[in-house]
Amino acid sequence: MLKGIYHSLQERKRLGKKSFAVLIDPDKVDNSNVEQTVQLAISARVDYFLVGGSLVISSYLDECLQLIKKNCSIPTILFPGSPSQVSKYADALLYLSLISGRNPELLIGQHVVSAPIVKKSGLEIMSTGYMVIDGGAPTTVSYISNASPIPADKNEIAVCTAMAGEMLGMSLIYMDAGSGAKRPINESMIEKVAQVIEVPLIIGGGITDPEKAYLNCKAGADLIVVGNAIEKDASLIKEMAAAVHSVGVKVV
Ligand code: 1GP
Repeated sequence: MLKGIYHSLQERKRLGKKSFAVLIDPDKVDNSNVEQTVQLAISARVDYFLVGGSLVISSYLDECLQLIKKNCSIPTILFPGSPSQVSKYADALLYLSLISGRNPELLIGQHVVSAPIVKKSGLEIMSTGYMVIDGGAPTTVSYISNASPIPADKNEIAVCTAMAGEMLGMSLIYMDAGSGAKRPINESMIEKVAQVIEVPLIIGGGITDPEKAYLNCKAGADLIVVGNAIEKDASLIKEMAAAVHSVGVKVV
């Protein structure tokens, strides 16, 4: 088991290096997709795989993770939509608390129920303040979470939510417009949030072109997550990773 993924994220942030993660939803792939994605990810120098989805109906999670592990050394991070999506075959887990919503189940309830399993998993646990931002259409996450997203033009709400999450001790902030969002998160919101937090900032949801990924990083994103666009066109991995990695390296 790999340890220290959070440390690697912090270190990359300190050096001004931006990271790129490919999101794999086990419901939408099979062995041949995964193998192809892994090969493309290796040559594009993808930094992380996020694995998970809002539902994960299939039982493919463990096998999918094992296949990734077998073929590469890119760290795998679980991005679980529910406590059932814990697998010992991953390296780390985003321990998500939906701080943009007011659904107690997703703020703390499901964590209490799954705490013993999560603790026993041996995974590196990364507490994550998860903020859903309105992406212009209801997404699976907004429906399943039964919680309103933060309106896309309310930067101040996003700023205060992220600040609160960090002060509550969360190690990461993840702002997500939802999988397949019509409108990804705008750069002005990313910039404002990035200015007030020290912890790494993850951005995802509806990013379909490398230019957007680049602009998000310039605005302050530390880790860009792309799922849908890559499912449709796996060759995008190379351009997306290159765009993210091209954002300036800070002089220390
Ligand atoms: C969704 O942030 C992720 O939770 C990625 O979204 O699938 O739209 O890239 P996409």
